[in-house]
Amino acid sequence: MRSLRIPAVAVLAAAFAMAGCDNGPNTRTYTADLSALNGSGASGVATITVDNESNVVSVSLTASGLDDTIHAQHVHSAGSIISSCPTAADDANSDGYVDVVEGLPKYGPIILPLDNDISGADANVSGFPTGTSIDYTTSAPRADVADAVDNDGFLDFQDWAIVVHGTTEDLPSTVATLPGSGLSNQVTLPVACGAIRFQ
Ligand SMILES: [Cu+2]
Repeated sequence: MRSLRIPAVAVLAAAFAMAGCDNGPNTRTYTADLSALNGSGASGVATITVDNESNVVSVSLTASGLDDTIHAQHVHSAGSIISSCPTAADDANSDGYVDVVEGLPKYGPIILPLDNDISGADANVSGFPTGTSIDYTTSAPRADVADAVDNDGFLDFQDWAIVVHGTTEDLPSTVATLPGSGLSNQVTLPVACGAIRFQ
């Protein structure tokens, strides 16, 4: 029996050691500098903090230079590749706009809507900011956000991207919207984007 107990203790010790490694600093801070897309003139900054002591995730996003309309905003993840912001070179149909679909290869699908409830991945359209500037703050329990992004409980925003959408500009019909969303291409057009970096 002794030969069985020793490995069990060793496994337990290893488990504690791994837990220690995962803790890291008490607070991890990520930022994204938001730059204009599609000539919007918008700019801003987002900060995400993951407090591993209080187990709270907080997000702030300020932006200005936007059109006076609703601004859906999300964390996007391109999965195994590093999310980045599209450029004019991603205007696949050369209509002068990088629409929400043309940007997908760079920033990836929506992983977390930055609405009034980031404890879930469902978008509350009425919870998105509106107007020419954004002054957004929210927070939620760390475990809920980790569940929402479906990342096996591990929460690391590094290498994801934040995209802000929404214009009042008249757009040609060649500008695509999100298929099946029922939203206009004005609502979904990307107008600001920033890659998320760990500080
Ligand atoms: Cu988005």
